[in-house]
Amino acid sequence: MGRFWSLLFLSVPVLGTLCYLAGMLTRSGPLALWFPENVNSMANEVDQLHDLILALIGIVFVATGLVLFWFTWKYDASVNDQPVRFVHGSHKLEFWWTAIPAVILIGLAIYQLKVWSDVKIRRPMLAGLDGQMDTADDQPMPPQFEVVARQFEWRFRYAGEDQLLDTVDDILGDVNELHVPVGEIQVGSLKAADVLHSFFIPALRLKSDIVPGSQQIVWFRADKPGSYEIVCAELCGWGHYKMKGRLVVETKDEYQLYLQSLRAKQYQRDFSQPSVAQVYERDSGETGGSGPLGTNLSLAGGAQ
Ligand SMILES: [Cu+2]
Repeated sequence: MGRFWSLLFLSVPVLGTLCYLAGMLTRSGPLALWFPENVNSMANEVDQLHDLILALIGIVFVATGLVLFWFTWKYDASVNDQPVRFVHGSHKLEFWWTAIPAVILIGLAIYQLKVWSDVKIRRPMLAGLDGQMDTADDQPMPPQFEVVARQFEWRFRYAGEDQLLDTVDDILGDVNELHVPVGEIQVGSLKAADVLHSFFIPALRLKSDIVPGSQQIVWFRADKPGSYEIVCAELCGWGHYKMKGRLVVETKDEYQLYLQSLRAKQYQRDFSQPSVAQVYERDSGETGGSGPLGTNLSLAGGAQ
């Protein structure tokens, strides 16, 4: 039976390595198990950091799995008739297995500082009044779109012609569908209407928690036209699984056409067609004051 356990322990690093290989061999295509291709040129370092950390974890994972297997195999009670000999630890060993991980972790903490600041802190800037970049009056780039997460959907709003949000020419977007122009830096403002959500676009390596009552700013530059998945990465309620959206990366012309179509939907109505209220009045033969609610009330009254 002892051999069974040692082989079971051996299966952990073996299966782990096989999963890794399966992921690497299917990097693209319908069976892709790995990350989708990164289309955000402002987040290339995220993948490098991920690969480095994965390599470190992988080495430790496989090594400890093999050591565990070897000890359970070699010192299995069924093949050892020597009595058990207890030892009271080894200071030398303990020192090294504390010092080496500490050095690795501190090294990682320092190494990732630049990636973190590029992705989360150093917001893209615009030239200020002097028209020159990298001067004292540079302004942070204002958001071109706003995301409002709510149970259980994504709502989008675009800055209108004045390029500013929260002004009268804002354009209301489609639910669960965000459009951006290809190859341009985009800044987004994230808000939550109810609970914690997390805005995650795997193909952009972009992920940000959204905390109700506060605003998060994200930025990216999508360099490949296409349609990419938007998901919520924070369990936000029973319908969390439904919080799926699409990011459509398209040419600047297509993007402008899309905004125009949204604007048309928002401001124009075909007045040759009757409104919902007019249809109701026509079909029910009633006018003003007695909507569906009034009908229900009279029915309820009649039942008494
Ligand atoms: Cu959510």
